[in-house]
Amino acid sequence: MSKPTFYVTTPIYYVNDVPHIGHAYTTVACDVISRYKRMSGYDVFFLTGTDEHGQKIEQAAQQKKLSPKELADSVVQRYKNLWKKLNISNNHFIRTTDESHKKTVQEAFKKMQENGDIYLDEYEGWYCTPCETYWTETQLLDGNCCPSCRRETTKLKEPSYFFNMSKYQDKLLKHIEENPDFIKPASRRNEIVAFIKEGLRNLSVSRVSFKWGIPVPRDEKHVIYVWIDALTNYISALDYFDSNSDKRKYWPADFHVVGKDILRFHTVYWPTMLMSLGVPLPKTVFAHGWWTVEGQKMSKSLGNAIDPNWLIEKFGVDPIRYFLLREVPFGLDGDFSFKALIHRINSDLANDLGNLLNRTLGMVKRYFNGQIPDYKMEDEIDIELFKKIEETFNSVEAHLNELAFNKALISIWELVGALNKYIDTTAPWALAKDKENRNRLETVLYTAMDGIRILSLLIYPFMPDTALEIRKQLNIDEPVEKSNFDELKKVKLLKPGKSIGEVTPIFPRLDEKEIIENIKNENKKEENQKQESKVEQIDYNHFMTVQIKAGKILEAENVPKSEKLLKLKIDLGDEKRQIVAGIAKSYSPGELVGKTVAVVANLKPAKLMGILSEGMVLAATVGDRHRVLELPDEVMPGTIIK
Ligand code: ME8
Repeated sequence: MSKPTFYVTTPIYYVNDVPHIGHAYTTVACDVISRYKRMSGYDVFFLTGTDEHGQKIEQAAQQKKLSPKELADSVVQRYKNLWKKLNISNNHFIRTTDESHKKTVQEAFKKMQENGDIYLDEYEGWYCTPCETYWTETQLLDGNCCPSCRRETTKLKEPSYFFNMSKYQDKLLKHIEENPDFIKPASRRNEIVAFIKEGLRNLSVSRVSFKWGIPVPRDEKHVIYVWIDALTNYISALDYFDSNSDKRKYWPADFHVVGKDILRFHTVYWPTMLMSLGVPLPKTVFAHGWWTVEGQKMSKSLGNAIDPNWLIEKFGVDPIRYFLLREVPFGLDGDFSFKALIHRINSDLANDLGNLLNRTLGMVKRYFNGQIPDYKMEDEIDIELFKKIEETFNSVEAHLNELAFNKALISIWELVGALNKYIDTTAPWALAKDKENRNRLETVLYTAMDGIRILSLLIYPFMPDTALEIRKQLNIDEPVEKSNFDELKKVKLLKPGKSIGEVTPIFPRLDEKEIIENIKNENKKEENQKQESKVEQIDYNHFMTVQIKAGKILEAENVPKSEKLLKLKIDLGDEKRQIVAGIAKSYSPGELVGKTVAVVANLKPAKLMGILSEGMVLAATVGDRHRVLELPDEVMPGTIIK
C-alpha cells in the first residue's frame, strides 16, 4: 500500500537580505512537522527556496554592483548552508530563477488569460518600492508615505495587466466559511474575512517599470508581478501542469507555513489565482507570529538581526531549534533574548533532560556494569509511568497535528519530569544497598531507560542530533522513522543484557553572566571594526603625514604588573627609541629581539603605565593574538616605508 502524502512549505525568502532567526524560525517549524510526519509513516514533501525576482532585488543588486542573478546566487548559497547547519530536511529547494519555475508561471498566466480572468488596462497609484505595493491616495500616511513601512511612495502610471480578483470574492468567503482549517490560527481568519468583506479590488499583475522578472507570455515588455511569480512556486516545484509529474500527488499542500506579514497574499491572492486556474486550494495556511530581538524589531537599519550561524556556533543547533519552538506559542509574537535562551538551556536541557540521562545511565554502569537490566518485578508505579508515556504520545501527536509546538514540548517535558520523579521515588541507590532488592533495582532502571528511549523518539523531530546521541548512549541502532506511529508507541523494547554505549553529558550548563559579558564584548568589537572599516578615503599627501620606518628590536622586557605590555628598545637607524607595545600575550620578550618591524615613528610620545612610549609597532590582530609586521633582514633600520 502506498504511504499517505504530506506536503508542507515555507515561504520562499527574498534574496535581498541574508537569513536571520525569523527565517530560521519558519524553516525549523516546517522541519519539525516534516520529521514527525515521516516518523508517522507519511510520504513527505517539504519545500523551501528563494524568491529572486522583482524591483527590490534589482535595486539591491545595483547597489552592490552585481547582476541580480549574481546577487541571488550568493545569497542562495547562504540559505543553503544555513539549512544544512540547522539540520533542515527539505526535499527540494526551489529558486524562482529555475527554468521549470519560469515555465510554470508563464503557463499559469496564460491559463488565467484563457479563462478570461486577465485583461490589459492602465494602472495609476502610489508605489512603494521596498514593499512592492501600490497604495491608493486614502491609504497613504503623512502626505505620501507607505502605510506599511512609512517610507515615501512615488506616483506611478503604467500599462498593466489586471487579474479579475473581485470575481472570486464570494467564492473565497464561502470557502473560508466552509473550511475552518483553511486559515489558522482562528484570530487571523477573522482579520482576513473582514478584509475580504471590505471588497476585493482587481489586482495589477504586471509591470513595465523594471526588467528583472518573468516576461508576460506574448507581451514581453511586461514582467509578471512578483507575488504571482512567487506564489506559483508551491505548484511549480511539483511540475503541476505536467500530467506525467510524479510529484503532482502531493497537491493540495497540507500546510503553507508563513509569517503573519504575508498571510493576506496567501489567503486572498493565492486561492483566487488557484480558483481561476481550476486547481484545488491548499488545506491550511498557518500564520505564525513575529520575533523581536531583546524587545526591538529586527531590521537591517538597526543592524540587530541575529545571524543564526553565529548562534549555532555559540549554543549548538539543537538548543536553538528547541528554544525557538518552546519559548513562544506558534501563532503569537515572541521576543528573543539571550537570558531566556540560556535559562531554557540550563533548566530544560541540562538540568531536566541531560541530568535524567546521565544519572540513569550512570547507575546502569555502576550497578550492572553497563549492561541493560531486565524488567523483572513490576510495581504499581511502573504501570503508572507506562500509562504516562502512552498519554504523552497521544498529546504530542494531537499538538503536532495542530502545529502547537510549544504544547507538544510542554507535554514531553512533563514526561521528563515524571521520569526524574520516578527515579527520586524509587531511589535505586537505596535499592542497590541490599541484594534482596536486586530484581526491583533491575526493573526500576529498565523502566527509566525505556522511558528515555521513548523520549529520544519524541524529541527527534525537534532535536534530531540530540535524539540520535541519546540513542547512541543507549546503544539502540533501530531507525527512528517507522512505517506507522503506533509502532513507535510500543514500550519495553530494550534488550536486557546488551551493553550501553559511552555515557557523556549531552548539555553542559552555561554560565549566564560570563556568556552575556562575552557577547557584549564581541558586539563592541564588531562595532569598532565596523567603525574602522567606515574610515574615509584619504589622498597621498594625507597618508604621507604618517611616518612609518623599519626598526630593529634590540631589547625587550615585560612591564611589571602588566599582562599585556612589553617595553622594547628599538633601533631606528639614526636614533634609538623606547616603545611600549601591547603584545605581551602574543610574544615572549626573547622571541622579539632581533626582529625588524614596522614602526610609526612620528606618533606623539605617551606614557603607558607610567613608562614613556615613543612610537608604535604595527601588528595585525588574529582572534585575540597579535602578529607584528616583520620585515626581511636586508631592510636596514630607519628605512622609510610607504
Ligand atoms: O516575504 N519573525 O520573503 P521574506 C518571524 N518572498 N518570522 C520572520 C521574521 C520575524 N521577525 N522575519 C522574517 C517574503 N520572517 C516573500 C515570500 S512566499 C510565496 C513569498 C519569516 O524574505 C516569516 O516566515 O521577507 C516571513 O513570512 C518570511 O520570513 C518573509 O520572508
